[in-house]
Amino acid sequence: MASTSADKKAERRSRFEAAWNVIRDELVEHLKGEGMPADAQEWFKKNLDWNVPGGKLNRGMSVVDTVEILKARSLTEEEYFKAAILGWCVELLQAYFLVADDMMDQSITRRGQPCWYRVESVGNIAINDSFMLEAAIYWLLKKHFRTEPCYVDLLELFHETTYQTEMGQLIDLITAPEDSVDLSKFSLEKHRLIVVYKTAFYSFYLPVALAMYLAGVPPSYVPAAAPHAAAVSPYKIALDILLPLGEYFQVQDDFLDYSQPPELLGKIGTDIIDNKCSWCINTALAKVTPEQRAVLDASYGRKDAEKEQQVKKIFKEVGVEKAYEEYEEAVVGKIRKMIEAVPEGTKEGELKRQVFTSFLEKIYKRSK
Ligand code: GPP
Ligand code: MG
Ligand code: MG
Ligand code: MG
Repeated sequence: MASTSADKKAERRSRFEAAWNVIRDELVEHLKGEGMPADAQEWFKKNLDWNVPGGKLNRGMSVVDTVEILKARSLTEEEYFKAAILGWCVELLQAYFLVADDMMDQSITRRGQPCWYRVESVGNIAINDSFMLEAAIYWLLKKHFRTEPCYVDLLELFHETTYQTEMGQLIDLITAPEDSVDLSKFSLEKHRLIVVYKTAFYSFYLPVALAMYLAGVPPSYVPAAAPHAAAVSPYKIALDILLPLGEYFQVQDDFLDYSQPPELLGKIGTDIIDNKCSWCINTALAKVTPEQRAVLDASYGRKDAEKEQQVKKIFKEVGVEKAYEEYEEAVVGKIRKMIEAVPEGTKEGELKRQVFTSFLEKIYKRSK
């Protein structure tokens, strides 16, 4: 029977998930080796399995995909596993962020299940659990990459990206105080800064840059196909495309938070109630009449389901949905142009356009 692209996708995912079982067991085994009691081992295992593998896995799997594209061939078992470890490290980083973010945002569900801190008997222990998810990254990197030439690059990249995301989270939170709503503090520029820092670096640049380090892409090279051309800086090229791509991704996240029913989204949107400087409120603010603005001032960021509905009604009236569709077409057109301008690599260790197009296709018009 011919295998369809849906089969291939499922196969890719299950191969990646199989690597998780090995990695999770290594992590739990390590706790055992440290003499941790059985209940601590079980707790850690539950923390890992509840928070790490249940999402779309786009970030993690894109490390593997990118290494394959850069090497232009299928990977050996050993190469695959190395790339998969880095992919799961990105998923661990994301899990660390989300466990903490759900506490800060007082969210209820994530990936169709209760947020970890809301699970029976977890509560504030989730803070320590989030730290352990982060620490697991560095334990895995040391175990599997300590003797690789790219080890320091990997470490620095994880550390820097974490710091950038924390800066983004900081401005996300202080722009959305719980007790004082002031919509005049919001702007699309502020929104851009928040989303680039809180999402784009870790979700888009990190997986690709990890794959580039692993595949041995050097900091700069003269393209083999154009030996008289100037040298290119592949990490800079990647950053310049992946930050706008990540910004687009978070605009989708904001739009879906407002528009998508929880059954389809897997989480209950909290942006309006949480007073978030989201793309939707900024877009609406640019379009409202004074009367509508007064409703937003009185209803946005209040812990009140009735007022949340008022805000959604205004979003609908001013055409946030149409603005989103227009934004999506415009930004995707712009990103495609940037990708076309990438000097196409012709040998191993050079950047390829497909690194970016495969990413873009994964998120274009997504609904969750
Ligand atoms: C998610 O944004 C934010 C992050 C993943 C960064 C968290 C950073 C920390 C340092 C904890 P969001 O709140 O819009 O996501 P969601 O809608 O999924 O809750
Ligand atoms: Mg948040
Ligand atoms: Mg959140
Ligand atoms: Mg969100």
